Amino acid sequence: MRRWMSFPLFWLLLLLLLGMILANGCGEGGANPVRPVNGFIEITVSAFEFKPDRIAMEVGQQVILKVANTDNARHTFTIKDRGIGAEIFPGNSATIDLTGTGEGTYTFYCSVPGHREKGMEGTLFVTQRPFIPTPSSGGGGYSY
Ligand SMILES: [Cu+2]
Repeated sequence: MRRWMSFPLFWLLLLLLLGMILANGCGEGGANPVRPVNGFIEITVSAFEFKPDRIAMEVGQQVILKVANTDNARHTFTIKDRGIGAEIFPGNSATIDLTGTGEGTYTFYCSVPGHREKGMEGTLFVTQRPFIPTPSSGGGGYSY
């Protein structure tokens, strides 16, 4: 056996890599967050779901978020930490400027009673550049 193969770190990295591939292959659940395309991120709101529910941007990046409510009920897009609370009626959409959002991980959700509990929750990741490029796999918004 070659010496480098017996090095534990090698196997650890291999496992990590495998894990990432598996997570990517399993659809929406562990998917990479969607990043802006031409400065825009679009989220669709349906019954108790934000799609995508993981989005990401860089500090200092100009990002406009468009949240479209395709459901027949009222929902909101709320990020409490940022003072964002957009009420979105059926068939309407909200445009939210995320430019200037500081580094951090933010939870967004629907503030209509009971909706968050039913799964209307997601995460916004704001990272310093350069972020680590991740391969786009199905439905990703990563296009550089
Ligand atoms: Cu809702």
